[in-house]
Amino acid sequence: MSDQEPDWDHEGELAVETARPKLEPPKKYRVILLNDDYTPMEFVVQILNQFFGMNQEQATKVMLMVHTKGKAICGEYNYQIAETKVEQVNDYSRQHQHPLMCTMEEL
Ligand code: TYC
Repeated sequence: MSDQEPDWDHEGELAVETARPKLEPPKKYRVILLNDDYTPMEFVVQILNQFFGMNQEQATKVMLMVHTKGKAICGEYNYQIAETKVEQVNDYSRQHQHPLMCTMEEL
């Protein structure tokens, strides 16, 4: 601290602190795929490729994870995007007469 700068002189700093708005970080959601006994493996791989942008290798890994563990995470998104993915996957699966279930949960 110098002679020209006494420690009680925090004018600018204080002004900035009081003006800072309280912004909560946006909540994130996991989109999850659930296992079932009927949906073909190739269809699940196609879903992961088409709706979650995974390549063949990634998609196959995630599909096998769901198949063996019961569920797996497909991705993390904000609420609106997660909700849209869930809707798109479930609609597409029903259109193709498969019982595949996609859900979401808050992180
Ligand atoms: N268990 C399915 C089968 O044996 C394959 C499958 C994988 C189904 C992942 C759903 O989310 C799923 N054909």
